[in-house]
Amino acid sequence: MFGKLVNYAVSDNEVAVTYEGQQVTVKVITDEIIRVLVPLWKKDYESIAIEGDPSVPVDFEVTGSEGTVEIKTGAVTLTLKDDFQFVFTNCEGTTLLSSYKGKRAIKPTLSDTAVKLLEAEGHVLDEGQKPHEIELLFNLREDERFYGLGDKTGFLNKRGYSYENWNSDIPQLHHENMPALYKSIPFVIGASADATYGLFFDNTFHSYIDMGCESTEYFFYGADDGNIDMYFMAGEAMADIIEHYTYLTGRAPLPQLWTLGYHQCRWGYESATDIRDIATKMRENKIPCESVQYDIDYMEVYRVFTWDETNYEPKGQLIADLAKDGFKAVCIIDPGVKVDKGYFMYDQGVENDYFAHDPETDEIYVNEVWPGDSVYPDFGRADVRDWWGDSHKKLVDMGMQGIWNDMNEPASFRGPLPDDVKFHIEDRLTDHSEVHNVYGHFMSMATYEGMKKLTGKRPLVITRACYSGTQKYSAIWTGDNQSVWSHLRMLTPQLCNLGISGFPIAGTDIGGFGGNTNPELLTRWIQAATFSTFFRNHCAKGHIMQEPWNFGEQVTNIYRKYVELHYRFLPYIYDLLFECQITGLPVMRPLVLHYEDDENTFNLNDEYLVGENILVAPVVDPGVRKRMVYLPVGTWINYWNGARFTGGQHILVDSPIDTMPIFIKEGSIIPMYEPVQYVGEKPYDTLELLVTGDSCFGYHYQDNGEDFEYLQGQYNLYSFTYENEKLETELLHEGYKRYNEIRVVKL
Ligand code: MIG
Repeated sequence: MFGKLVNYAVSDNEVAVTYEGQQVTVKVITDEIIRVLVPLWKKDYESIAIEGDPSVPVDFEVTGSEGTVEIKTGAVTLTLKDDFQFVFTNCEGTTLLSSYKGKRAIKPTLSDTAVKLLEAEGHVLDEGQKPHEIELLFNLREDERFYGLGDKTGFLNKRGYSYENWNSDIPQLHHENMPALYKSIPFVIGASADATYGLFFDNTFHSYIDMGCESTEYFFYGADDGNIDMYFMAGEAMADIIEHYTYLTGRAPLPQLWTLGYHQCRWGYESATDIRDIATKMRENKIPCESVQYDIDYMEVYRVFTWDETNYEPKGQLIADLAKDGFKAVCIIDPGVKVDKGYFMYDQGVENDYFAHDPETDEIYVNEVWPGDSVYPDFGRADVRDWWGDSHKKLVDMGMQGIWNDMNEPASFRGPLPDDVKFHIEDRLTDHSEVHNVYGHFMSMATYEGMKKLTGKRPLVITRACYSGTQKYSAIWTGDNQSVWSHLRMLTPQLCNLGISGFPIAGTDIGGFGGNTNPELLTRWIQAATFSTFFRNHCAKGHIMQEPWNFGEQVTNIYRKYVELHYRFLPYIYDLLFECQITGLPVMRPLVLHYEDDENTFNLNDEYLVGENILVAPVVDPGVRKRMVYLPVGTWINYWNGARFTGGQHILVDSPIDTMPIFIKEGSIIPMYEPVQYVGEKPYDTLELLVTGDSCFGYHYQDNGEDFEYLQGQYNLYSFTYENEKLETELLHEGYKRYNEIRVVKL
C-alpha cells in the first residue's frame, strides 16, 4: 500500500512524506511527542480527545536520502523508510520502538467438523484471529511490558493479552481476558530494560491492540476504520510519558472535597423511606457518608430529568431534609430518552431534531433501554450538549449536586445499535461506528458544562463509558463488577492502569455490584478501597443488602475504621489531585511507576502506592491473615505499629481481619484531618502532620474545596520541613484563610 518513499516537504512543525501509494504527515508536537498521521480515511479530522493544537515551537532537523527521511528533535529521532518502515530512537541512538517487517502470523481456522464437536460440548468459540482493515505491527522485545489501556481486565502488565476498544456494557462476570469493558483508552506505555515510551492511537472506531498474545515477535494495533493517528511519546521515565499523554488529552480538574468522601448506593432503594432509613443508619453507626445516591428508582418510569413524587416525596423535600444532616444529593442520568409524546425531554428533542436517526428510514432511531422504547441524543452536536446540560436545571433546583452517567456506551436492550445509525460530530454527519466510543465522552462533557453553569461549583460527574480525554469532564467507576474475590483482586491493577491512563478519580463498586457479598469479602473490599478517589459501596437489585451493618458488629466496626481512615487521609489525597493538574500523575499508582528499574515491581498486582509516600498491601483472598509485602528501596514504616523496615526486600506482615498493611515512606510528611461524619460538619481548621523520621519534607494545598476561586489565586500552598524536632512552615502561595493550628504527630 505504501511502496517507495518518494519525497518529503517540511512546513512549520510538519513533515509531509509522500510514498508511492500513500501520504503520511509527521507532526512534531514537542521535543518528546511526535504524531504520525496516515490519513487513510480523512485528512482534516479533528481529535476529540485532544482539544486545540497542542504543538509548541520545536527546533528539529529533517534530513533525507534515497528512500529515507530522518526527523530529529532534541529528544527523539524518527526514521522513515520505504514501505512505511520506521524506527524511533533516542539521543543515544537506542531504538525505542520500531516497525515489524513481517506479516501477522494468523493461525489457520478450524475445520467445520472440529467446530461442530467443540460446540457440541458447549465451547463458545470466539471469532478467532482475522486481519483488520488497518494494521500496524511493531517489534516486540522479549522483556517488553505494557501498562495503561484504561479499564481493561486482567493484570497490571498487559503483556500476553489482546484487547479491543469498543465500549461494552458487560453485566456478566468480568474475567481476566475479556476483550473490552466500558471504556476505550487506546494509550499504552511500553517498558523494557532498553526503552520506555508511550503510544496513543487516536481513532474512535472499533480498534484492537494485541500485546504479544498472538506472537512473541511483534505486537500490533488494528482498527476497522479511521486513520492511523499515532502519537509517539518519549521520556526518561514512565512518569514523563504520563505527563505527555495528559498534556495531550488533558488532566482531571480539582474536584469538590466532599465528592472524595464516602458514598452509599444501591439499585433498589425504592422509596424516600429507604433512602432516609439508610441515611439515618449511616449516622447512627457513625460511618462517615456524603451521599446516599439516587439510582434509576427515583425517576418517573425511568424518564430522565423527572422525579417520582409518589415514592420519593414532593420535589426537593427529601434532598433538603437530608441536607440538614450533611448529605449531598447525587443522582443517575441515563442517555436514553423514553419515546413518549407529552414528556418534555422527548418533545423538545423531537421538535429540535436532537436525536440520532435511522439510516434507512431517516426517522428517529429507536432501541430499548430502561424506559422501554428509547431514543438517543446526538451528543456530538454542541446544541444537543447545551440542551442536555441545561436540562439539569430541574434537578439542580431540587438540590442535586452531582450527576452519575450510566448506560452511555451506549447500551441497548434490543441488540446493538447498527453501525450506520446517523449521529454527528459537531456539524459533521457521521455514524455510530465512529461515535460509539465517544458517546459517553460527549455526554460527560454536556453534563459537566451544564452543571458548572448551573451551580458555579466544580461539577461531580461520574461516567461509565468514556474515551481518552474524558478525564477533563468526569470521574469514573468500573461498572458492574461482582461480589467475587477475583474482582477484589482486580481492583488494584484496574485502578492503577486507569490512573496511568489519565483517570485519577476512579473507584470500583465496594462489596461488588452483582451477586451476594459476604462479611469477609466486604471487609477486605472497604480496606482495599480506602484510598479510592471515588469511594462508594454499590449493589444491584435482587441481591442481599450490602450496607455494613447487615453483616454484624465486627464488620461494621472494621468498616467504620477504614472509612474514617479515608477521611484522615483526605488532605493527602486532595494534595495529590492538586498535583495531578500539573503532572498528570494519578493518586493510586503501581509501584513500577516510581521503581521502574526494580523487577520486583514489574508485575506487582497486589500492592499500590498512594502518591509516592504511602504503600498499601490489601488482602485479596479469603482466610488470609498474613501476607507477603514487597517494599522497594528506602525505609518504610508500618502505619499501624511504627515498625521500620529497610526496603528492597519481601517481608511477611500480619494482616488479621481488621488490618490492611499500610507503610509510610520515611522522610515524608503526610497531611491529615480529624475524621468527620461528612465534609462540612465542622471547619477544617486544624491540620495534622504525620512526620516519619528526623528529617522530613512535605507540602500541602488548601482551598475552599468547592468552586473555581482557586484559579484566581484563592488558595494556600505550604511547604513543610521537619528537622531537629522542629517544624518549619513556608507559604509558597497565600490566598486563603490559614489553619488555626498545625500539629505534628510522630509515627
Ligand atoms: O443495567 O441503574 O452499572 O451501577 O445500578 C443496569 C441501574 C443499569 C448499570 C450500572 C449500575 C446501576 C444500574 N445500571
